[in-house]
Amino acid sequence: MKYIDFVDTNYEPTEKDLIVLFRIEPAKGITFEEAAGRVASESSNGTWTEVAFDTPRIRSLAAKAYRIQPPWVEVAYPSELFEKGNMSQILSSIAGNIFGMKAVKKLRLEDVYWPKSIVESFPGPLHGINGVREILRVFDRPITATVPKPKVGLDTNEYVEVAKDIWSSGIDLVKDDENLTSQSFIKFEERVSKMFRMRDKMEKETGERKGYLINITAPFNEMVKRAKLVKDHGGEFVMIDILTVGWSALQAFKELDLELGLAIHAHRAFHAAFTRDRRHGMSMKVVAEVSRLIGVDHIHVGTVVGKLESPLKDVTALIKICREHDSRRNMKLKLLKKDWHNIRPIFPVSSGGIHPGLIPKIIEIFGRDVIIQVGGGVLGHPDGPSAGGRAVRAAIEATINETPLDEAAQRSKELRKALEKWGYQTPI
Ligand code: CAP
Ligand code: MG
Repeated sequence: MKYIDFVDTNYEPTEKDLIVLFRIEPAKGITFEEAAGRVASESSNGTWTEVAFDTPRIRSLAAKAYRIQPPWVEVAYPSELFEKGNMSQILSSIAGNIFGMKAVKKLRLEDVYWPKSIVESFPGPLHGINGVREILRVFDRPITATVPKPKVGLDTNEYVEVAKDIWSSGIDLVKDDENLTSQSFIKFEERVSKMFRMRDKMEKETGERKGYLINITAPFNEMVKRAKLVKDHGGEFVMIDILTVGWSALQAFKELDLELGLAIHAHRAFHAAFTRDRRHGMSMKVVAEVSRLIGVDHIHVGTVVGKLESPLKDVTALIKICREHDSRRNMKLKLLKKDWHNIRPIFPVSSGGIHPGLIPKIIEIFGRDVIIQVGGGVLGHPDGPSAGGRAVRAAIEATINETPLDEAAQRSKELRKALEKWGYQTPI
């Protein structure tokens, strides 16, 4: 088959096809249609030259570039091309060799429509938004989380003391940082037992449920050992850096988690290596969709107003992917149709440079079904972490009651001092 055999603008995709929206910048001397054909070919079952085998079944598995509106092209893939339930294979197909083809100067995988046969081959989250709210017994406001800072350096006892201050201040979840695992001064085995002992103590003292998003990122067999330790100590959550552990490890962990029942907090460290350039790589939309299919319960999606780049359009699309059961095609957001069938909605996590002064903006963008992570914005409070946590809760309460923060600050010293220090600034 020739490249041009993978272009068919008369083709009408069926509900059963997997569809990919690509953005293509052809290389010099290559027409857009040729580039589209090469992308469809190389990501399905073609190659650079015709080969002997050319049977009806081989032709039936060929992808078709059917909607060509430069720089955008939509490619339909017969679902038989993919091994159901095998995300690594699916991404090796639609997000594999094509990024390195000489025929394209730039190539971005923008979004995917996942057909029912593929959606139903993945487990989705064990808990999802409603399940996590049941664990924490928090139903009417955003969930709060804080990462003890500095992100790495506290020893176990210091870490437990900071966690005590954070939990005592009304923050629901303490979260390990993405690069905190089991360093020599804070070994996992010691941290897991001391942290859950403190967590249980703080639940009794505050009368509130408290969670700990402990980072089990490690070689897979070590992840399994650590997850079982979390379960043994009464933990309900684990945190996994899903991109540095890889899709296969995440899928394998999900199988193990069927018996452990732990909710998974997905940190996306490494994503900006390939999601940030809007002309090349793979969008965070696809990372979020893959994560929801495989079955994380929370995933970081950005803040719009925080320290890391996250434009409003991207965050809006990611919120839809996490929470909406059936978001229709939306070309303003470059979002193809989604039909999640039985895959539960998951919590978007807003994190990165957030402080109390930004809470109203975050809730305006996300609504209440969001986990708001405030690290430096709590630990950097002039009166310490406890005051920082209380300032965050005061800002959330004021926002939900539609009270301006300046007015609420008259009744909350902690909020007032947070506003004096950071105001409403967007950190760079
Ligand atoms: C935030 C954070 C998170 C980022 C990740 C950090 O801390 O712990 O890892 O939010 O980015 O290490 O920067 P602060 P994203 O609250 O102190 O900023 O959420 O965009 O994936
Ligand atoms: Mg972090």
